[in-house]
Amino acid sequence: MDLLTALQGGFGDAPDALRIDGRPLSREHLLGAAGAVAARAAGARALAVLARPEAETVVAVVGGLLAGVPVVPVPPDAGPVERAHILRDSGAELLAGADEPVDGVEPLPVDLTETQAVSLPEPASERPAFVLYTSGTTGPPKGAVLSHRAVAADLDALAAAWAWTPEDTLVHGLPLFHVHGLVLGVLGALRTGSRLVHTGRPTPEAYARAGGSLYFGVPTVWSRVAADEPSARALAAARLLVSGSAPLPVPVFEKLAALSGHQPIERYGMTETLITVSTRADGERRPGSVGLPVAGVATRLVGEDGTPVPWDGESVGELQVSGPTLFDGYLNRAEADAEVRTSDGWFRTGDVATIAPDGFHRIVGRASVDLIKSGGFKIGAGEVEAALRDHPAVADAAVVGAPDADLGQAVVAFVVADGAVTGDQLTAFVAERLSVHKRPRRVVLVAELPRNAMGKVLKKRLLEG
Ligand code: MCA
Ligand code: AMP
Repeated sequence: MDLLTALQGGFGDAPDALRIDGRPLSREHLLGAAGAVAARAAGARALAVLARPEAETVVAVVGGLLAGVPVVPVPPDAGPVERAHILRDSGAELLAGADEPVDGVEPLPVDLTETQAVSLPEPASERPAFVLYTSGTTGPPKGAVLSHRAVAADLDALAAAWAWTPEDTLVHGLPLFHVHGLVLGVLGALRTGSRLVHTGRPTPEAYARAGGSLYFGVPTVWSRVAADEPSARALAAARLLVSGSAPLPVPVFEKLAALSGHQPIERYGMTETLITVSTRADGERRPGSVGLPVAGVATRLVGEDGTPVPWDGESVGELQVSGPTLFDGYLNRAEADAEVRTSDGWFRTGDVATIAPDGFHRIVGRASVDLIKSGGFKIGAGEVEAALRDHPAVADAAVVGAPDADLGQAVVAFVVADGAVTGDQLTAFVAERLSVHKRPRRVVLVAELPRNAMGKVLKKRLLEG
């Protein structure tokens, strides 16, 4: 397939070209097992995949791509409300990884012992490869439609920036339902021809044991590695450590560099744009900076009044991006789509940044307090607030991202409750509805929420208090 060039042969193979949570898989075996999935999925409107960190997930995803059917990864821990939304909104007709129908969607069994050679027509490059669900400030997650072409353009740009080749062994243990772990972390290996070790969970010990050359992690992972000296030192044998999905704190950058001998690469992106800015394997790695736009991507900084912001390394503006890696839009959400695009076709990231005279980008924060990044997961405050308000005892709720040394931000809920409900009960209530990482880490029961004259909750005041 055009997207997954390493599956076309010519890159060599090995019985463990891929190792997912301890299970070895050759590329030939992957292609055969994915062929069996593709034969069943061909013609479906969309293929949802319960994206557990295991080989079956990779087989199902590749099967969907081979068949030219949009793949919709579903977080395996998604509660019934979130899962039903993703299945319904995406129009998925099949669910790989399920044993029985879920919300009326038929299960598609994935069996690694079953292989089939299929000759399906090559999906056109503008066809959707994925519909990836991502949180907004309010409402349920929106499905971002990403084409084969956008994914290929991004992976090629990253391969160039990071000198990523078939000689590499990529190691990570990130979830397989987001851009970071799935698009970069699996398809990247299947396009560049590098080997892949998925560690199941991204623990420092597993990273140290894996003996790879190229490592991916979110800042929480790197912070845990840096705090585990023997594991950090073991990474000295690697070639490149890459951080992304949230800001990498400068002390973590420095500690990692001191212990492993590698200054980490930091890169920036979004589900909607894929990875657009990065430092380079052959360039400066400046702590606190995400570097330069990758090949084909252009960026600009825009002030609140819509005028360009100077590249002086200090003036802040909204970061806007354009280029071949952008998504095609939000599924079934024309209005949301219009909000994130400018009249001249640029994408509004909602991130606030500076650009230095030499072009280096620094992400300063998000324009909205209602988008929380916890452990690299994006969480919309509104979605968690709505889940809390579904509880009969809850009269009102406000959710914020409080600074947290391990997670970057931690989800904290301020709740006005009528009855005798405890914080733990409310946390469990949210976990039953949404993915587990959306659970509040802390619930603070309050008599009322601070509001301004317009009735809007003063979240900054909640954070200060
Ligand atoms: C978690 N636990 C809790 C709560 N939250 N218990 C009670 N109340 C809570 N609120 C439990 C967990 O279930 C777990 O239990 C234990 O506490 C430890 O949880 P945690 O601290 O969350 O650690 P973790 O489970 O190890 O998670 C940290 C993590 C994870 C591994 C860094 O956050 C992660 O995988 N992040 C990656 C996110 C990611 O890939 N984002 C990419 C988005 P137990 O041990 O029993 O299970 S794509 C993107 O952003 C763009 C495109 C980009 O730029 O990449
Ligand atoms: P997601 O919707 O999960 O794709 O998250 C995208 C968001 O993650 C961006 O809009 C940024 O706020 C944040 N992000 C990703 N990479 C970085 C980074 N290197 N530094 C700071 N923020 C980042």
